[in-house]
Amino acid sequence: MTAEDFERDLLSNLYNRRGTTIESASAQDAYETLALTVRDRLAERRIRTAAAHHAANPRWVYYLSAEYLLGPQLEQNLLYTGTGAYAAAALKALGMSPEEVEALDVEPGLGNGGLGRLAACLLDSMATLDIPAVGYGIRYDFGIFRQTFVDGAQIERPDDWAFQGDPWEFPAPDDRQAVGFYGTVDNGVWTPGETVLGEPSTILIPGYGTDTVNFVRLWSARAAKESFDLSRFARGEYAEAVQDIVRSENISKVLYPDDSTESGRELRLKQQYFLVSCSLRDIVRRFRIRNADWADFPAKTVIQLNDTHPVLAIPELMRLLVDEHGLEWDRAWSITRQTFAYTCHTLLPEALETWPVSMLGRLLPRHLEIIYLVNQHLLQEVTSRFPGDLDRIRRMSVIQEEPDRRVRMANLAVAGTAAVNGVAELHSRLLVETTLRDFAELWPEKFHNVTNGITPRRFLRLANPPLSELISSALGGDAWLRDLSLLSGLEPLADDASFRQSWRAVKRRNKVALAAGDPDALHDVMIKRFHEYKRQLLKVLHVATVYQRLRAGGTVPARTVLFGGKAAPAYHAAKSVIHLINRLAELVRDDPAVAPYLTVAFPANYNVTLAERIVPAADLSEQISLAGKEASGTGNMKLALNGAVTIGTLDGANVEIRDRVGAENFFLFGLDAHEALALRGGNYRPRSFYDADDELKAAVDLIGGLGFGDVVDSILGRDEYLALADYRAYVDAQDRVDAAWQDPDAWARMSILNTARCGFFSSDRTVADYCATIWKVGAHPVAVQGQERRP
Ligand code: NBG
Repeated sequence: MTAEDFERDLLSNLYNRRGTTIESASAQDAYETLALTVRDRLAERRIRTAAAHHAANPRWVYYLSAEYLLGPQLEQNLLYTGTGAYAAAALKALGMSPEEVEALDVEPGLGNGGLGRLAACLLDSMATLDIPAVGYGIRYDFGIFRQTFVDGAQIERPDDWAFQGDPWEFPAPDDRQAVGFYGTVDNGVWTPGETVLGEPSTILIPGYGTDTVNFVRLWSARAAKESFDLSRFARGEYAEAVQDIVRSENISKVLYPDDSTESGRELRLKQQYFLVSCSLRDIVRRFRIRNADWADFPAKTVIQLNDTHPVLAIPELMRLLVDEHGLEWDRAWSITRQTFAYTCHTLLPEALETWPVSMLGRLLPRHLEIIYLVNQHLLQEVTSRFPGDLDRIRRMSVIQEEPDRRVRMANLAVAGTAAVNGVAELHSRLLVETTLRDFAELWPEKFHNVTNGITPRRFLRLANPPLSELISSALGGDAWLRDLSLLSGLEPLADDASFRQSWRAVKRRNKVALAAGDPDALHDVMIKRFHEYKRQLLKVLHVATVYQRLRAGGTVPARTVLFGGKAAPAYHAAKSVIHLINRLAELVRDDPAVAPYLTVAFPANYNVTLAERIVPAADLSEQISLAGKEASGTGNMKLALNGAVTIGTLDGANVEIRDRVGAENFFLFGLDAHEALALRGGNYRPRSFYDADDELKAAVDLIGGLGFGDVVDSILGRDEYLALADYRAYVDAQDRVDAAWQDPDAWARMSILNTARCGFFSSDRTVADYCATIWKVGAHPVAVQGQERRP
C-alpha cells in the first residue's frame, strides 16, 4: 500500500460512508473517516485470520470478563497497521491536524482498574502470539464514571463514551441471543418469566507484527421485539409505554451499578448472568459449526473466567448441556470441569463475591438447583477425603449458611474448573496458604501462578515514543516490541555516560510534555484506584511531613507529587482521602515557604489515556500497599518499564520486580506479609506510634487541622491497613530517595536498569505462561500465500 492508496481510501470513506465532502467535513468526520479507513485494514487481516482458524479447527481460548479497559484505539491501530505516516500526510493534505483528530478518539472506559486493563493487555498479547481467542464482555452504555472535583471533592458524572458513536465497532443485531430470567422450574425444565435480548458488537483486536486479528464481543441488552406498548402510548401514557424497554436495557446501562441497594445488587447479578448466557450460547454455536461430538468440547474450548463475575458460566454450561442438549449429568459435569479455568484477583476475603440464595433462586431458579447439585458432589468429595471434618465441610460448601444463606462464587469457581491461578508469585502462594487453603489441600494440582504482565506496545511504544526511539536506536531495531526480554541489551549502557545523558533528556522531555510541575523536580507518582489497602493515606502522611519540615525552615530536593485515581462512588473513606489530597495541594501551593520545593498535582479522571501521559514522566513509582493485600499491581510494571524507580513494600508483583531489577535499584520499606498479619492479629495500637513519633504526630494533626477528623479517627482508632506502623520506615525510605536523587548519574543508572530488567513483565510472557500451564493451546499463525509472515 502507498500513501496515495491510503488517501484514496480515506476520500472514498469520507464520501461513501460518512456521506460528506472535504468542503463540509467536520473534525468528527475526519476522525471517523480515518478510523474507518484504518479499521478496513484490520478487517482485511481479520478475513485471513478467520479463514486460517476455520481450516485449522484449533482449540480456542474464550476470555470472559465483566471489564475491559481497552484504551484509545486510533493510535494503536495506526501503529499496528503501519499506516501512521500515511494518515499524518493525508490529514495534512486535507488541512487537518492529527492532534485535533486524536483528541476525538474517546476511550471506552468499560472497567474499573487493573483487572479490566489486564484483560485488554491479554487480548493484545493473545493476538500478537497468534492464539485463536475471543474476548466476551458487556457493552455498557456508561462506563466508569467521569471524575470531576468540586471544591476538591470527587463528583461523578456519567461517562457517555459513545455519545458520538464508536467507529471501531461492528454491531450485529442479527446475532442476538435471548436470555431468560425469573420464572419457574418444573422437573428440571425452566420457563423464564422474562426474556431480554443480547446484541453483540465486535471490536477487532490486532496482534502486533503479525496478521492475526482476533476480536472482543461486547453484549448490549435490548428489549424483545414489539416491547413498545403502542396502545398505552396512544392513551398518552408515554412513560408506561416504554417501561419494558427501559427495564430490559437497564441491564447494560452502567458498569457496576451501585450495590448499596437491593435493586442495584440484583441488577449486578442480572448483568453477570446476561454476560454469561449470551457468551456461552455463542461459544456453543461456534463449536457446533465445526464439531459434532460433545466429547470434543473441552479439547476445542477453554473458557477463562476473569475473577468471580462470570462464574455463573459454570451452572449455565451445565444447564445447556443437560437441559438443552440432553447430556447425562456426570458427562456434562466432566466436560464442564475440563473446560473452565478461573483467575482469582484478590486476597481480601470480603472481595470474594457471594449472592443471597433467595435472590439467586428468584432470578435464576434452575441455576440454583444446579448449584445445589454441584455442591452435593463437592461435599461428597470433601467428606470422603476428610471424614468427619464438619468445619471444613462448612467452609468449603458453595452455600454459606451463617449469618444468612448465600452462594459463594469463589467456591463454585474452584469446584467447577480445571485450573485456578493467582496473578503474582506471592499472591498465588498466599491464596494456597490462606484464602483458598481448604481447596488447595483437596486439589493441590489445580493451583497455579501466572504473574501478570502489560503490553509493551501500548505502555512503552505508544505512551513513550521518545524512549522507544532511544531504545530502538540503542538495540539496533524494534524487535524488543515482540520480545521484551531483549531489553536486557540495555544493561551495559547503564554505565555509558552519554547514554545516561540521552536517557535523562527523554525523561525531562516527557515531564515538559506532561506539564505537571518543574521538569527538573523529581516526579513522584501514585496512580491507581483509591482504596484504603493501597494506602494513599500513607503517601499523604509523607507529603504532610515534608510540608512541616519545609515550614520549619528545612530544604529538600524539589518534588512534584502526582496522584491519579478514582474512588468507588459509595466508598466514603476513599473519597475523604481524595478530598484531603486536593486540600493539601492547595495548602502547599499557597505557601511561599513550601511551594518552591513541593508541588502536589491531582489531575482529575485518571484513565488509560491519562496513564499514558503520566507514566513516561515518572521518576518514582509509589507501590506502598500493606503487604499481603495487593494481588499483583500492574501500574508498578508500567512505571518500572518506563524507567521509574519503585518505592514499595514486599507486596504483589513488587516482590518479583525487585528480584529482577535488583535490590539496589528499588527502595524497599515496611512490614512483610507475615509481619503485617502478626501485627493485625495481635494487639495493634496505632496511637502508640502516634505518641512515639513527633513527625508522625505533626502530620496527623495537620490532617485533623484541615478538617478531616474522620480520616484521623480512622487511623488513630483502628488503622486497618497499618499506615502508622509503616510510617517511619516509609519516611526514612523517602529520605533515601532524596539522597539518591541528588546524584543524577546514579539515578539515571537505576532508571535504565529498571527498564532493562523488566522484560519479564510483558503480557506476551503472561499469555505464553497461560498457554503452557493452563490453556494448553498453541499458536496458529495466519499464513500469507503459503508462508508465515513475520516482521
Ligand atoms: C485487581 C488487583 C490488582 C491486580 C489486578 C489484575 C481486582 C479484583 N483485582 O492487584 O487488585 O493487579 O486485579 O490482576 O480488581
